[in-house]
Amino acid sequence: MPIRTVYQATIEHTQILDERGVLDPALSKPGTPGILTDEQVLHLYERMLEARAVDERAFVLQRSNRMYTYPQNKGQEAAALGSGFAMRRGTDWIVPCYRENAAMVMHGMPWHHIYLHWMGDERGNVVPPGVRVMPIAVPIGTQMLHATGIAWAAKLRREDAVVITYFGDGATSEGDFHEALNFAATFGVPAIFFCQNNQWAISVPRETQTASETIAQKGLGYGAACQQVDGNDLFAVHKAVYDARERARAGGGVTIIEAMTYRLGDHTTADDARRYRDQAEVEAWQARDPILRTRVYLESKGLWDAQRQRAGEERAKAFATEVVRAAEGIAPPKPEEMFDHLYAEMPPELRLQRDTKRTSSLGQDPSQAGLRSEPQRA
Ligand SMILES: Cc1ncc(C[n+]2csc(CCOP(=O)(O)OP(=O)(O)O)c2C)c(N)n1
Ligand SMILES: [Mg+2]
Repeated sequence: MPIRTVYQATIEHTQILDERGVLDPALSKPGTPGILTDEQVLHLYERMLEARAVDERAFVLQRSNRMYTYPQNKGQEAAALGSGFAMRRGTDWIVPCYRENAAMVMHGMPWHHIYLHWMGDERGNVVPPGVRVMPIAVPIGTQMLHATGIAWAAKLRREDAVVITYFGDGATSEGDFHEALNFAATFGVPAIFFCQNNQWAISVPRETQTASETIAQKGLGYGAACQQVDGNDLFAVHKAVYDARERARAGGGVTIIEAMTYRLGDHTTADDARRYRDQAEVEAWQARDPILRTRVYLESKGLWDAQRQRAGEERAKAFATEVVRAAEGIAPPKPEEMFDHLYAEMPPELRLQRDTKRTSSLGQDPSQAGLRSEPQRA
């Protein structure tokens, strides 16, 4: 037989909670591993309201000059929270990009650190002790290499830890994605590559980004398990990540999950998506808002109603106010703190600068650098 098929594969798309808020009975049978209970959904719904309120408040802060550029997470709450909830806090690692704030917080990163990061305060990147969350990564793709490294270390140390890393559709055009996934799959490390396919990479639509029909199938070439889910479906996201985590723990290696979602806001506060996106497309996705869908589900089960919604939104707004207070209430850093985290053992010239605080605006000791302490006037 001169011609034979040497490889065949399919990519499955899973939806468990549909757009009308109805659960698929076969996929959600009680007792199925990874299927959320009503109590868990209620808990996550409250976290979604908080995440949305904190996100919307960040937008207001930026518009009133109290924050620098901020990338809104709006519309991607089910992807962040469903995935984060499937990981074990303090055991597994969260290696984020910048559109899964709620997953970081769920694993112990304080909300106000995320605000501080976008306020330009380095202390926003400080991870509290014991928290297995990496800081926000803005350089597209770089965090996936870190995730592979962490997962490899966990494997070598025989630790029971699984790493999830987050990235966008656009990031899968970066070399870092391919290198990280290739290494991770080849070495069989316990990692989950979680793509938030929000259909856009700034102003570049997915169709222009890649000729691949799905992002998930990019994992086939590397030997990873590949799956696509409805990213606005809390149940499907949680189940997919739960299964991938169990597979990784059992030595089954890497999974790539493509969560189909949508960036309801602009790329960042420095962007105006109306210049390149159809309003009709945005409206179609607004109807699939993950918060709305989860709410309809809870209401259908008699677990939520308009009155609880009002109270929940009020609580979430008050929560956001507390986050603002925590971020803005922090005392300015002492100038000498800028010397603190660069060297394990500080070189003597830096120690001298720190101890005498003889720094010019260049951050150098004028006498050592041979500079005048005041700029020369013409
Ligand atoms: C290495 C690198 N190249 C370019 C940029 C500029 N940039 C910031 S966000 C972005 C698009 C990312 O799109 P995607 O991966 O889909 O993530 P999304 O913003 O949609 O969540 C680009 C190109 C960057 N931050 N880092
Ligand atoms: Mg994107």
